[in-house]
Amino acid sequence: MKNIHSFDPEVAASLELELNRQRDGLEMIPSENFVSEAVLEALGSVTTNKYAEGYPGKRYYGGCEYIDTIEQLAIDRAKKIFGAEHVNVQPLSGAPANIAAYEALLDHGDTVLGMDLSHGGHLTHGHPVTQSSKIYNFVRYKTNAEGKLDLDNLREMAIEHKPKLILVGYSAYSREIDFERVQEIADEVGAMTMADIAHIAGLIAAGEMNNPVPIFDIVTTTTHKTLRGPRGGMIMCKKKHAKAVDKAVFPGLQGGPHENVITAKAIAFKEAMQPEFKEYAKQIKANAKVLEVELGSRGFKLMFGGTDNHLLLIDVTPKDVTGHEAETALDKAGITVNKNMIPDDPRKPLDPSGIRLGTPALTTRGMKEDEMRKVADWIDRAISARNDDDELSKIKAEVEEMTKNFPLYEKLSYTE
Ligand code: DSN
Repeated sequence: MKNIHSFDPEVAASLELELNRQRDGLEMIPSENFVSEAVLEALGSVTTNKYAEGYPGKRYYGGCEYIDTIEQLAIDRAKKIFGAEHVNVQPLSGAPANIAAYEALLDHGDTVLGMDLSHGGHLTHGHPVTQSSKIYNFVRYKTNAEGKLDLDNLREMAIEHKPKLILVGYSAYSREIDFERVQEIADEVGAMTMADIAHIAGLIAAGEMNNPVPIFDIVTTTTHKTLRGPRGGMIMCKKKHAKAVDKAVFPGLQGGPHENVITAKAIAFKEAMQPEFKEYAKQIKANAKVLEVELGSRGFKLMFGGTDNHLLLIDVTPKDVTGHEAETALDKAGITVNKNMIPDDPRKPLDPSGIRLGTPALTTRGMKEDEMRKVADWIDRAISARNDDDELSKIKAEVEEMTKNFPLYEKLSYTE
């Protein structure tokens, strides 16, 4: 990266520090991952220069012939991976994809059933702080006392509230979802169905979790979490919603699509079609299971009773620590997680009762069951030693030593 270095050493220095932070630590935020070098190259490719408002074959700008080929490749690959009738690869990220999906399917004032944030839902699923919650009537359901998605309760609420849309798919929920049953409930009350698979798209692509795409009206996702592509979004839907979805994304909400990101999406989708990606997804789940067992046996309280996917939501208060304190201690030990609300959390979002952690990024680095056992031990030690900076530094050194065995972007440097 000679050009960044020679023109802007200030930015280069920070990029190098960030690169080393990613290399030396354990990245356990479940929505993060490390893209391939091919995806990184695509993000810095010449397609960033091109305006291409419209869609392949129907653009408002000249010179789009090669952009069309790339965007169509991304669309066709996503269709094949997920069994989608129609795909729009232009959403800039998950939140805009969800807003476009609402705009495509709903009239203002329509009722949507979506899951409460603290029970694993997402802000864009109707949280009162969002603009969507002011436009549509979101009614929010919760997990049951055992911490599971309660489809009997969802059915009762659907019968009571007669929603136009039922929304499932979550950001902090660690269990499988029975999409067929959700569709049956929706059919019974005449609702449409939407799934937000942002977190689990990679696991679905690999056939490691249930796939709502062939069943539901509309499915939104990000492309940068378990799917391991560039930071971006995507909408998949039935053909009957195709026009409305495309209109909602452009010109409804967005202008020129970020074609460098779409180039990177095309490449990431090709990667997701390789046999190695299936192995990767299996290992993500196997690694999460090891953490479930190891952290559970060390007295951590796992929400939803454990995990079927890539993440764990943990109530850390039985360890006499808050989510914020646990996150800070783990940061000092070189382990990055995020503090998170637990269902009906009595505490506040900036200092909640829980932490959320996951295995996609560590699995990309090649870590397996043996490493997960070490990671669980470090997490436990760091939280117990939260007031002992010497012990936290000692753990950080052990973490750094281990990460050296799992190189990341080996030839990349922003300062040479
Ligand atoms: N911020 C994402 C996550 O961490 O799950 C969701 O938007």
